[in-house]
Amino acid sequence: MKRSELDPEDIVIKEYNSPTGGWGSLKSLIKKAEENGQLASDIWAMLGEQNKPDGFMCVSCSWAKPREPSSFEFCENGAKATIWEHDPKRADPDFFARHTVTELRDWNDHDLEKTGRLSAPMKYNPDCDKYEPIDWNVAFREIAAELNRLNPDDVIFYASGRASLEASHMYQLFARIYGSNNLPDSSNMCHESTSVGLPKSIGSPVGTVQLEDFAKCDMIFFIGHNVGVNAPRMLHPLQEARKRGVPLVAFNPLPERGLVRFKNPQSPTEMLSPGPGTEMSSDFLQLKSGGDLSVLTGICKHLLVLEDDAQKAGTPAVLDHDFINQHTSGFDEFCAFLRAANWDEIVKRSGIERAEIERIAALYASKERVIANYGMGLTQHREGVENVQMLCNMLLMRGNIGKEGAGISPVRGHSNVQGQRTVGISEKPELVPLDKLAEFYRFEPPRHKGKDTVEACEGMLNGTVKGFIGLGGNFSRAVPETALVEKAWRRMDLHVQIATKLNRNHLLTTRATYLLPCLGRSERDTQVSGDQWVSMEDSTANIHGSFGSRDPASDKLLSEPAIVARLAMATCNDKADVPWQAWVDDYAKVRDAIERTYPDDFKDFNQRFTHPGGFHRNIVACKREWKTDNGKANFITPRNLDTDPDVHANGLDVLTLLTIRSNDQFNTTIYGYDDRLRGIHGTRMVVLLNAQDIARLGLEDGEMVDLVTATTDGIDRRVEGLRVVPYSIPAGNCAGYYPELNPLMPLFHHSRTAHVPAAKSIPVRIEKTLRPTTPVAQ
Ligand SMILES: Nc1nc2c(c(=O)[nH]1)N[C@H]1C(S)=C(S)[C@@H](COP(=O)(O)OP(=O)(O)OC[C@H]3O[C@@H](n4cnc5c(=O)[nH]c(N)nc54)[C@H](O)[C@@H]3O)O[C@H]1N2
Ligand SMILES: Nc1nc2c(c(=O)[nH]1)N[C@H]1C(S)=C(S)[C@@H](COP(=O)(O)OP(=O)(O)OC[C@H]3O[C@@H](n4cnc5c(=O)[nH]c(N)nc54)[C@H](O)[C@@H]3O)O[C@H]1N2
Ligand SMILES: [Mo]
Repeated sequence: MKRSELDPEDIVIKEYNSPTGGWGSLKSLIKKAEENGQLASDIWAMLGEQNKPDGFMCVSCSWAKPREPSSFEFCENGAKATIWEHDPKRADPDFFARHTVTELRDWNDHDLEKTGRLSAPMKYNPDCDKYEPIDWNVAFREIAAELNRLNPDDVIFYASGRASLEASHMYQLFARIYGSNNLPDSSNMCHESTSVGLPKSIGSPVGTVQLEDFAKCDMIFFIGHNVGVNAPRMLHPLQEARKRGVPLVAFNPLPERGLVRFKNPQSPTEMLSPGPGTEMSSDFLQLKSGGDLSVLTGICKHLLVLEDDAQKAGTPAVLDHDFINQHTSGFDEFCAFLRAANWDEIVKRSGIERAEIERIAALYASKERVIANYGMGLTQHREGVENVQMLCNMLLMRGNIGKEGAGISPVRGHSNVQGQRTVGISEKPELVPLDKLAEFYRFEPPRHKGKDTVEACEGMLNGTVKGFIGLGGNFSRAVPETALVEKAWRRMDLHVQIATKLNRNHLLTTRATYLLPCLGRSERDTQVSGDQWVSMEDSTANIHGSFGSRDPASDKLLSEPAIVARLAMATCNDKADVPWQAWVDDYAKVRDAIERTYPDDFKDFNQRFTHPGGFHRNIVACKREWKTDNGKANFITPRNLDTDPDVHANGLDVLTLLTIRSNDQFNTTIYGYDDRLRGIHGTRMVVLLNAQDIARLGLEDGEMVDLVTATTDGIDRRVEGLRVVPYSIPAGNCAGYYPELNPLMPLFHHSRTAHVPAAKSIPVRIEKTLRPTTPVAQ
């Protein structure tokens, strides 16, 4: 089998004008299940268990699960993720016997995962260039021997945010007993700007909004998040708010469908009525990528003007003076910054007219309970942390943090990415209760800072990183600098992946390479004490139980906690006093250990986690207690309005590329080639461009071009064979799909303080494709 080639006849690009949700999503779902050879009746039975108090938590996004779920509490994309996990096909030892790894490296992301579930532990044999089956015990023994030959500081323990709280807590403990704080997480490419920004602003690394707040708010900001695709169940509370007449102000360079119109597929009356669905945004600011800091500054600046006017007129104040005086610090400096900010610059950087920004400021000033949601459009910039802090500043000016119906709401990515950080997966030792771990388990944890994702890549490139263990994910495909990272990877000594499905990262073999297949979350996990529950934390800091009941994909699979425990026992059982086997026998004991380590957040963990709606962690910022250095909420003044210094330094023909997700993918998992909501069918190799730029650059609709990164460091970063698609996007910006465009992201192009790769602002040039290209299904 060769890398699949797409039939150019199948490529259809046409505008999509229907709402998100609606019949389109159900049709697409059923088609996916049938393509997979799955029985519709079985699929519906399985989906009926999704996000239910006694069922399993969705493996797709991290949006909150309601206390009273509807009979089908899932969305199109959550259902796709479940169906994908339940693939009837197997990437089994027979499959690996038929294909060399070199051959598989030529396959694309979609075709690799489509081979089905990994069903047996495998080890790479360089003599025949194939993965071959290996006994679990032998695999653990060999990996342990390799680890014990390496220096712990040279090994990376990556986690992609899906594994449960139980597996994650065990994983970080294993890494630390072995001697490493190198615990990067997918969060390092995602909401780390939040985790670094919010603690300084409000003393909490996570948001303050809960599901109930949506029913009480009177205004919503929605910034840089494609809700209809990436957290579709969130459309339900948003729609309810819109139906109450609550204004929703969206900032986005693209007119994403979920921000325009929505029909709830779970409401028969809405589905049967011919109408266009709910208008989701009352106000849509189609700003330039990176323009958020400017628009937010403009809004805050105008609030000061409205405050001055109110004082002169003797009308009620616009700023919440009591809150600012009692609870905050840094306001005077921030005011000085706002007063000095220049409107011409604000308008130029954002592409939004001053009158429009002032109108939104006046609207905001008229509302009492305001929620601000945001996603990758805010965090994946060089100044992603400053973006997050500026949004906080805006909320603090009117006391919109720590009151009902208001607050800051980062919409996280993976279903347990927030929870992994909560239970100790962090490269930053100061965020982990190391003294307790030392006392409970009698070992001396490493105290120096570990490597985050960017630093792990740097270590691979400079040859200091020698081993990599992945608890899920597709690291090499998700990070920047694809070409160099892939090349450097092969020089390492050890590569271990704990995974459900085959991906490109698994094909980067090292001196010793192992694939360890694990149970998926919807599968029954039977241990000595019986069938096990696991748990996870959603975006609103609620902890939920999850119980898988489907038959495992193979009887050779082990659970993630079992794999981690057996790796730990084989590698460093003598270095600490951890009851690994007892934990695997009964996960309730791991939950007791988590509660003991984090008593404030996990009080009565085992008693409460299966309650409908879960239980809320103790986030004291919700009660206006600020765990900051000065005990106050802080206004943090940005240095200037420039969110991406790398972009502006590069001259006229440089466009800012934003890399985005389609409606048919979960991160690097590509379900198919139809981005229905953007009207792009049959290909992912596109570059969305403004019509003015197409004309200015002498291009044509449908022409094939290359994108080249506009840097001066001498590295040729290029992606060939992209189809020009005219699209509604600000002039000077262009967009295309992640992960295909990751080879364009320089490793140095990341947030200064959080190290999140700046995936929404990559400086690129367009070059005409010289040789004819067959469109490949990359
Ligand atoms: N179905 C599905 N669900 C998912 C995922 C998936 O791949 N598929 N991924 C999961 C993960 S890990 C994550 S992190 C989340 C990601 O969910 P999102 O946060 O929605 O991330 P993106 O899809 O990258 O889209 C970001 C949005 O920001 C906009 N944007 C780009 N640049 C800017 C800017 O400068 N300013 C503003 N205001 N907007 C901008 C883009 O147009 C896009 O609409 O979703 C999670 N859920
Ligand atoms: N250019 C660009 N790059 C980006 C982004 C972007 O917007 N633009 N977004 C970034 C973001 S927000 C994120 S979160 C990262 C995502 O980076 P990762 O989290 O590393 O990548 P995923 O694609 O989510 O990982 C998919 C793989 O996880 C494995 N898997 C699936 N389910 C399970 C499970 O239950 N257990 C185990 N052990 N393995 C499982 C499967 O083998 C599958 O192939 O990418 C980042 N990279
Ligand atoms: Mo993410």
